[in-house]
Amino acid sequence: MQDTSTATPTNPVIINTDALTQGKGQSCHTAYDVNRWSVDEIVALFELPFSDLIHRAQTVHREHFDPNAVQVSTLLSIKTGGCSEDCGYCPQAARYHTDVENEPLMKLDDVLAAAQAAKDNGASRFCMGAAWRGPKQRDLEPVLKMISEVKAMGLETCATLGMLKEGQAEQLKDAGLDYYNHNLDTAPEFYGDVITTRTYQDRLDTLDRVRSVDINVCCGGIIGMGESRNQRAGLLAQLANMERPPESVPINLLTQVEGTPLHGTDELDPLEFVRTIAAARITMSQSFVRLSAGRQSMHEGIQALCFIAGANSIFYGEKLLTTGNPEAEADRKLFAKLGIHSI
Ligand code: SAM
Ligand code: DTB
Ligand code: SF4
Repeated sequence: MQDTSTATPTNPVIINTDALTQGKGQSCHTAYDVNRWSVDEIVALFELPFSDLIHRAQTVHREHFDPNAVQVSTLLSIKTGGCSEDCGYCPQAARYHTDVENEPLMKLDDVLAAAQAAKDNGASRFCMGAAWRGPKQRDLEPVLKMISEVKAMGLETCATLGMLKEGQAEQLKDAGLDYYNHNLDTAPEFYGDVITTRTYQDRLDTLDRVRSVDINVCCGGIIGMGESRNQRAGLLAQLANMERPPESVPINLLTQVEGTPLHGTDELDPLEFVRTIAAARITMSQSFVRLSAGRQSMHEGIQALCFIAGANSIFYGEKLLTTGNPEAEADRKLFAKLGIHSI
């Protein structure tokens, strides 16, 4: 059993000095000073008795957020399927035989109609996703137009288009992009078991490009891909120890899709997923933690535990990119039952 006493209490503006004196952390003296978390310290959080972990996460949550407010984003797949990459979880990779049909980039008017519907349903952010390794310049131009028009409707804008090349983040910023989603997906040492067509460093480079133009970073990963608890902690350490942690941290539960290599992976214990949310909340006290993919198959009780553990963002609307999400009506009822209001 791990010694849980190594898990330090969090204060986001105080450097974890224990880690520094032991040479485990790195100093960061910017306005974004944050705790440096070792993987062992995060594993120690996972190993706390469940009630202690949830209490601690809820305490941190209340220091920084209204505990009954949940941010609501709606996703739209603006370019579906036919992707060149080999992400082992993804139904949109061309090389896997799934039910996803390839579709060209959506037309501007159709995207705007979907954004209006999302706004009318109470979403505050509209996220546009494309099944690309990264956008070519001729792909990016119509997306820039979508971003500026969605922004003009009074919605926050988010895009997830894959890896960005030099200069592309600047163009997205100029178009009015508020958030860019690009996930690390898992711990560095498990990454190669899931994806081989791009490296961990490629992902970090894209995240740097996004940061350097002052677009908010949305970055998280997928839980339940057969990774160990140590690797779940490893993913959180990568995120929490960024010079500036992501403003938004989507924690996805793997949605297993027939035809993908990860279909058939042993199902994760739902309480381990809740523990991951709690550890994300404690280690990234000022970030929005999004209870992301996987809600459709998740009992309401587990979702409620995730909110208590500090999740304060969801995707709302019947579809994620290609897979299902709870019906909007079911989410409205759940929020009413829990006394949650959307922001
Ligand atoms: N193609 C772009 C990229 O990979 O960055 C953007 C879209 S991609 C579908 C966005 C993220 O969705 C992935 O990084 C992954 O974390 C998540 N995702 C994809 N398929 C998933 C699945 N089956 N279950 C859970 N999360 C998934
Ligand atoms: C994220 O972390 N999760 C969302 C969003 N970012 C783009 C995507 C989940 C996709 C689930 C599988 C699908 O619907 O295709
Ligand atoms: Fe392509 Fe993104 Fe799916 Fe990977 S996750 S196969 S890059 S759409």
